[in-house]
Amino acid sequence: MTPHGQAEGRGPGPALRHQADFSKFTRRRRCCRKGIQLALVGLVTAALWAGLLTLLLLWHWDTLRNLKQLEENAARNVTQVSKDLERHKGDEMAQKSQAAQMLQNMERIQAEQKRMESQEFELFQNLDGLRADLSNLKSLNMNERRMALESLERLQEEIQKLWVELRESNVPTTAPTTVPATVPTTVLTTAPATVPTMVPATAPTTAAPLSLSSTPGSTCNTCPEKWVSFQRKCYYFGEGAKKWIQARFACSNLHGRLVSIHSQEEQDFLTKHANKRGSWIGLRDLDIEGEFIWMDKKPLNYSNWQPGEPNDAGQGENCVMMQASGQWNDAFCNNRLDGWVCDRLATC
Ligand code: MMA
Ligand code: CA
Ligand code: CA
Repeated sequence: MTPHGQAEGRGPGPALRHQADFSKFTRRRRCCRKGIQLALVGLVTAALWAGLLTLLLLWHWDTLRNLKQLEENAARNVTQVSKDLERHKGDEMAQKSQAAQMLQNMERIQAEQKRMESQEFELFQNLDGLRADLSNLKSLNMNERRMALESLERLQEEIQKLWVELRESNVPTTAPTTVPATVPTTVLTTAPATVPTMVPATAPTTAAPLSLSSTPGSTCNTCPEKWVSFQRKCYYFGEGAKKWIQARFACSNLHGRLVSIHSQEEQDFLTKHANKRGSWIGLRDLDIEGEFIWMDKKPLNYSNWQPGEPNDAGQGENCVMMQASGQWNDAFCNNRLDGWVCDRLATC
């Protein structure tokens, strides 16, 4: 038991009363202070919450604004992307149609190319046909020409023979001025314009004086001027570069023909006069290879081939030449030889 308790039981004194009031007052005061503190703490807390809330609201508002902006941007981007996509689709379509067009063009070009190739092939075939026709025509023409020449030559020979026979029988005659009526007209019309006139317009005896190179003591050895008489023939030793065919025409123009050789004596005589650079003679295997024919159509009963000849060398050799030694060699007909020997029958 406290002393206060003792005092209460007896009734308190003024001092004690005053002390109790004072403690009451102190207690009340302490209690007030606590309330204020609590209110302050509450206020501060409320203020803090209010600030926090404000901050949160601000943050929320900012976030909302950003989101809105993002949304707008996204919408704008989506619009842009869809526009781009549409443009791209348009471009793609255009490219596809262009590609289809190009494919069509290419197919057309290929078809055209094929058509041209087949046309070219046809053209080449036609050209080949034309070439073949041309060469056929040429060979036909050449054959006709050769036949015409041979016919003319035969006629000339006949006329010469007749003339000689007439002279020998001493019948006074006039020279034939035209080709006999029996001449086949086809031959004359098919003869080319370039064929030299081989049928004499006048008799051989009137073409040149005959008596200059006559051999005394023989009956038929009369030759024209510049012709050399040997046995019963006359020989002309022509000079000047000529192909075989040109030499043949030259002899025809002189009323003779390229020489035919039939004996060793005749060959010896010719060897003496032979051109040192070679001379064409009247022997050739033009028609059948290896079958040599004399211009006077007589058989090949004598020959004077150089050893190893005839050899039909190179691109073919169908005309015969007499070398400086007098020996024969078959040579290329288009070679130009400086010498060529003609013969004709001597007159009586
Ligand atoms: C030449 C020519 C021919 C002849 C030979 C001989 C190279 O050709 O003249 O006709 O047969 O010579 O070697
Ligand atoms: Ca030959
Ligand atoms: Ca030869």
